[in-house]
Amino acid sequence: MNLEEVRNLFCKTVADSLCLSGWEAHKQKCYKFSKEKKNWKESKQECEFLNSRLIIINTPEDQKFAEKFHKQYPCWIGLTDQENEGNWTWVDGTPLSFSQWLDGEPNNAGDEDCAVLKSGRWNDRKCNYLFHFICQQRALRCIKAAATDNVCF
Ligand code: 2F8
Ligand code: CA
Repeated sequence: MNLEEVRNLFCKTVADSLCLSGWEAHKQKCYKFSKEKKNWKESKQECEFLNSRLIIINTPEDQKFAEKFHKQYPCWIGLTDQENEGNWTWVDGTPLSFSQWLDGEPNNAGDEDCAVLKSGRWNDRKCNYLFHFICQQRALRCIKAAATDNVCF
């Protein structure tokens, strides 16, 4: 194996799953389940303070991981319709393509504009309620720094 191949292998197998202490790696991303409970806005801010964002769930695979990760606690995810009632969007601005609402949800009961992961599926809740939350950030990645050099940052 030449140096380039060793570097490529390192980047693929190690760097993609490197996370900060206290974060769990999964498919090139790192996840942290909050110790404390906060309202949706403060949860979002706390994730941003940690250079991350509230979890975004776009695939059945993401959902499977989130289900396992949230344990028995309901927790905020990065999904809201606060801007425009009924128009659910993720915190990165993308619209909903995949969804896992519980039967009968979202029902906007008493004005519920933020989504929570509950028993492995989603419910809309009032955004000022206090829940745990899951932050997500990308795992360490290798970049091509020069024609012949891969480095990690
Ligand atoms: O507390 C709000 C929550 O209350 C119920 O769930 C326990 C509602 N579910 C049904 O009406 C089926 C939720 O929609 C609501 O968010
Ligand atoms: Ca609801």
